[in-house]
Amino acid sequence: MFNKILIANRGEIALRVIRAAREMGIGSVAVHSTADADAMHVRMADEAICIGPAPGTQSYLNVAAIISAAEITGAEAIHPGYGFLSENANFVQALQDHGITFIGPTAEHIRVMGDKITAKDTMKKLGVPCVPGSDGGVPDLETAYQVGDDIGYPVIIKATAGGGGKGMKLANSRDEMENAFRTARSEGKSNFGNDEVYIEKYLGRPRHIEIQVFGDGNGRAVHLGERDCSLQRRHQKVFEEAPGPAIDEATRAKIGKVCADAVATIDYAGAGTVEFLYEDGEFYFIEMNTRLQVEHPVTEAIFGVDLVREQINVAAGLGMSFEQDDLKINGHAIEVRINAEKVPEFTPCPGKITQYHAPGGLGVRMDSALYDGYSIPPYYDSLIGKLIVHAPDRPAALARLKRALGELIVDGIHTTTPLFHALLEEDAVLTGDYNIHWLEKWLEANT
Ligand code: MV4
Repeated sequence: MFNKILIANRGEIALRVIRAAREMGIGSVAVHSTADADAMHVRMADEAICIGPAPGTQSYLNVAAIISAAEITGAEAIHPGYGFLSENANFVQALQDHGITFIGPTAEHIRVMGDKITAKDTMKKLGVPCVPGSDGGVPDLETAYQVGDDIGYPVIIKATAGGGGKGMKLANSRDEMENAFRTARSEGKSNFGNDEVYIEKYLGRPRHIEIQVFGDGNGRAVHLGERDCSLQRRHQKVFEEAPGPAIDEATRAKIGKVCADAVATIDYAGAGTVEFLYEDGEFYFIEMNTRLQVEHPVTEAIFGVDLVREQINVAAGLGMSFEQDDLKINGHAIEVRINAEKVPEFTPCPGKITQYHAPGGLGVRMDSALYDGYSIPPYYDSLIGKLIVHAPDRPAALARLKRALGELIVDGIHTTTPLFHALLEEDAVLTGDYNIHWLEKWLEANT
């Protein structure tokens, strides 16, 4: 096992990793920008090192500075958290060249899944159900028309390097193809330096269901069920739950096994998420994320596992602590993202926290790096906390969420908390009858 690991991240996820390390008897090194000198992850780690100025590009994305920090402190491994360098294959390669272990999958797996065309091609060959569409990339408009005529409209044109909805264009009919095709291409080029695109049948009202997988890097892998992340705005998730209200045990077992077998076949190491659209009882693979996700705690809650501990164990060559048959679901968990944003506009709202009080009690977990008097810097993501509740069933989890939200105090700034109070009054949320468009429609009708 490692003696010391470095956490190449900030905020609540840095604390999350430091906590796992400490319970395992592993020392922790925080890295921070000049803007984060007083941040909680710096205080909570065993050691801390400044790696650059406030902008992420000069600090948390500064590969040379992070490798230097690991070498200076003698950290043997690096956990990337989510965002920043967590899905950067070049970073993983650089660590390998310096003899530092990356706590996550190989550079090759990150590369394959980072390109959506190769990801889809790989998963399709491994037996994972995909959205009908083009066979790989679509090189020209003529081919795009052929695909459209073949699969039928509406279709969606996606940049292979895309993500977060960028470089994604809808064509409702043949007339709209030329414009959608050219726009998706140019957005791919300008946003990601890659103009390659592919085409899929457009699904009109799917849910976003993602399967948590975990591999030992040596031909064994398990699944830890699904999360339903359909409640989102502009590709930012706000509310996530496990198990998914629309998924029964047989459905979970079937798609879970398909995903676990697929990642086992490629010797995938560590935590991964296989993302699907789910409509009319069918799963359609869209992407795979090769990192620990923001919403991982809902899975941890219902399975009673520590995913970060497992990641560290696998990276150290000790394997996973569970097999598929050990993994049983207990109850229901919901996470809401507390962002420093003013609703309904969702404008970022950094500033000084004059008072902070975290909710507590049975089945309540608050993952946050906030403290009284903390000043939220304007340079980074607006996520300032995740409130996760766990209860025996979904109605009890909803009641617990409402109770816990009532205890949360974040004074001095605006947060997304009022949104959740309002959502908990909505029938669709209470019954779980929502899809990926529900929240945006609701916001339009109610604000
Ligand atoms: C789709 C789709 C409908 N049909 N693909 C959006 C981001 C990217 N990860 C995939 N996305 C979508 N792909 C087909 N064939 C609708 C979306 C989509 C979406 C997906 C998941 C969660 C929220 C979403 C919001 C709008 C559109």
